[in-house]
Amino acid sequence: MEPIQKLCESLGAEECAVICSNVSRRFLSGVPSSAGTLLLTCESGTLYLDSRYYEMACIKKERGLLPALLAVEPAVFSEAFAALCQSGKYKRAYLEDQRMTYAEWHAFEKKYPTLELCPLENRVDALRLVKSADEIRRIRAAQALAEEALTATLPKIEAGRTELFVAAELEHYMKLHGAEDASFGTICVGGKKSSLPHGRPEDIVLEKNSFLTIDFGCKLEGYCSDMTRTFCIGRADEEMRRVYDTVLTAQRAGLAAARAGVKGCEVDHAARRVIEQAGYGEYFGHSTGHGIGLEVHEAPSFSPRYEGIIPAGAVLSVEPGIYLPGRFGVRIEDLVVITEDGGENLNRFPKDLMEL
Ligand SMILES: [Mn+2]
Repeated sequence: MEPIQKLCESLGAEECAVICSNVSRRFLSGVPSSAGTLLLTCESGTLYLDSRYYEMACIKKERGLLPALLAVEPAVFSEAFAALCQSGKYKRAYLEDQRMTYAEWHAFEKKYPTLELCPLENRVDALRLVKSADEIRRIRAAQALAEEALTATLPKIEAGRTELFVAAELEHYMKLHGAEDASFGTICVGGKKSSLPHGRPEDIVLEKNSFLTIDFGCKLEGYCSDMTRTFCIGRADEEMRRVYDTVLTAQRAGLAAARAGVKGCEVDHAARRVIEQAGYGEYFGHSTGHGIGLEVHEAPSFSPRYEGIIPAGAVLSVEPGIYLPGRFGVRIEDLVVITEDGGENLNRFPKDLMEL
């Protein structure tokens, strides 16, 4: 059953849900837009769009690409909804409390005083947890394209190039080959800067015998990829190797622990234990992984605090790292599709230390 149908069927006869966030609206309707409102009732869905998106949505509808129960309207939502409310059709409206501001909630309350407003909580996000075969296909394709970009860029990475050059090459390749965009601002940090887990690429020249960490991804058909590799430009010394091998062992331990039915924190512990035992525990400050899909970070999570059960069909990253301030850092990240007996790694790109 389509997610939109599940949500509609969970509503009572006098209830509606008003979906205003771009990401929820896109997930439920299949129409990407930066504005619009999706109104759901127990039996139907109506997507209100302005002229910037209306024709595109109609074309998708004609091609059978939208959910069967979804109607597309060129009307202004607030006017149409005010009329529906006056007719007494709805007593209760669910709003996306987790994806709107306090001011927006109160403006809605003021505009439609006859309605009882209720928080939708995470009911849309919960439907996004387990990916459909088609969503997994898109993430897999996005990841494959990112890996292709990295393979094409690798020969151009050498001492004397800048962080910005490498980041731009990757993004250029991905866009030239069909990516809608990068999933997020490409992280490309060399030398001492590789200790900054989310450092930004700058006009800084890469130096010989130093690490370069690249964390990047692209969006294809709305879905994100995300991967990280740390390379050595020139030769790695003994400590650089020890840190690299520790992160790689931790990453493999995390991947091995990832399967349907485990708690998210158990996967984090599996990876973190390796880093702690090697004496680098205090230098691994973030979570082991995060869910990915329409958003680059979404539920569920391989965080030390995530007690939730990881279901089959979820897609998450496994990305432990060690960051020695002012010196260097290493992170290795793959994406994994959770299955009953383990996980399918979506990455093919090698992980053993590469000296470029
Ligand atoms: Mn990530």
